[in-house]
Amino acid sequence: MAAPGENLRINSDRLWDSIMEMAKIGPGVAGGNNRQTLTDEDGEGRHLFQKWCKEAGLEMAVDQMGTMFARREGTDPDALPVYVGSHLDTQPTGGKYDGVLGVLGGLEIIRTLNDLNIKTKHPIVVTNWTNEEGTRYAPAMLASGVFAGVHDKDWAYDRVDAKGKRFGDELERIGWKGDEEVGARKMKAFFELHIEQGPILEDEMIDIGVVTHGQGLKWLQVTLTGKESHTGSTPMPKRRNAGLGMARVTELVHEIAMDYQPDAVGAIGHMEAYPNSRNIIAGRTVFTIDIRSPNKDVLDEMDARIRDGIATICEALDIIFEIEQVGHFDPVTFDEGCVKAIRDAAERLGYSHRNIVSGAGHDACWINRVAPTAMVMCPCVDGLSHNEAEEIFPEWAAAGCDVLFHAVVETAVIVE
Ligand code: HGY
Ligand code: MN
Ligand code: MN
Repeated sequence: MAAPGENLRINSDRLWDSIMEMAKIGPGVAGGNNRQTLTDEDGEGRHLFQKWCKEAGLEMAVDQMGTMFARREGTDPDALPVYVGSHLDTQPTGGKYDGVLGVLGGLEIIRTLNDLNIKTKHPIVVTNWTNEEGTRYAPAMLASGVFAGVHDKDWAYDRVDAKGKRFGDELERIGWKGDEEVGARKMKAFFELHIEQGPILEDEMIDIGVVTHGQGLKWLQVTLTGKESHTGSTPMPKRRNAGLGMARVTELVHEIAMDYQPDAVGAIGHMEAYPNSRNIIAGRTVFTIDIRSPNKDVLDEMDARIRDGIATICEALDIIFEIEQVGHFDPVTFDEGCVKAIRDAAERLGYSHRNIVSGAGHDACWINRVAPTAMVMCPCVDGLSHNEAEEIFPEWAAAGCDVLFHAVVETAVIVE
């Protein structure tokens, strides 16, 4: 049987149809998705994925964090499997492709191998990692982090959402708490296909992003406590305004990120003001600072400057602050061998390609600690993501999945 070469391509229509089918589950309000982790919608999406895996002859296993592993047997069942996947959970105003393309792209590889009756030496395992987004339960990439030994499983179970619901209880409630020990699996390699979620590939009209690195991230959850009082009758000098504190910290984060251009980024996406009444000075605000950089020293410097700045702002406003780091990973360098397999595949298939650093975090960033790992990226329209208007073209999805296919089967070794 032909080794990976010109004629091995996935079925683009089938991949696209599956993505559109999955998009019907947990619809958003503007054409995207709201399929947040461990909600009933997440459970429904998991069942659909499980059904498709069964139809493709895969054997499903679920670990204690709810991560799904769908295995296609190899001719050597003792050979370390090649893993391929991403996540099915979405942001509250997410798109149809973030994560989903990587999981269903992995499934499409299996479907194509079945169609062509191709066998590989190493088993291939399609993976859906629980809670990649980290929006309902911080931090992001929670299950892959437990798998990689970065987070403790019981600590993860105790994470609570805005309504005080525990991760472990919700996982049990939707019926996806498996009994397999987390992290016991050994991998030959892990590959993840993902949309870029930024503008570079589309702007440069390039088909494939060969992801060599992932930038580092820190999430600092800040609680500012001032004093609730009347917005009309409290003289300005007597106010202890936590809302003003949050506004000044928002500006501070932006200014500090701008000091480290062109690579650093910083923003505050999560903001809560209490009691959130029109005529009460906000006595408490809770918000999360998201800073990122490909350079660890820059990330640490930004972190330190922000903490100093918060102390100065709070002293001037007579409010108190607490800072909890609720997410963190250092910049990641992906495995050279896996990166080469992706670059060679793009070359062989005639797709334009370029090296790229991932701006977003991905499960691959954690799995890179325990197995040779790399990522493939495809463009997305206007570089837009974490927005219901997120869009790609079928051709972009197919090109990314073709490259993923070749990298995976080359690593899994076709035997007949
Ligand atoms: O935040 C991230 O980078 C990822 O989308 N969870
Ligand atoms: Mn993602
Ligand atoms: Mn995302």
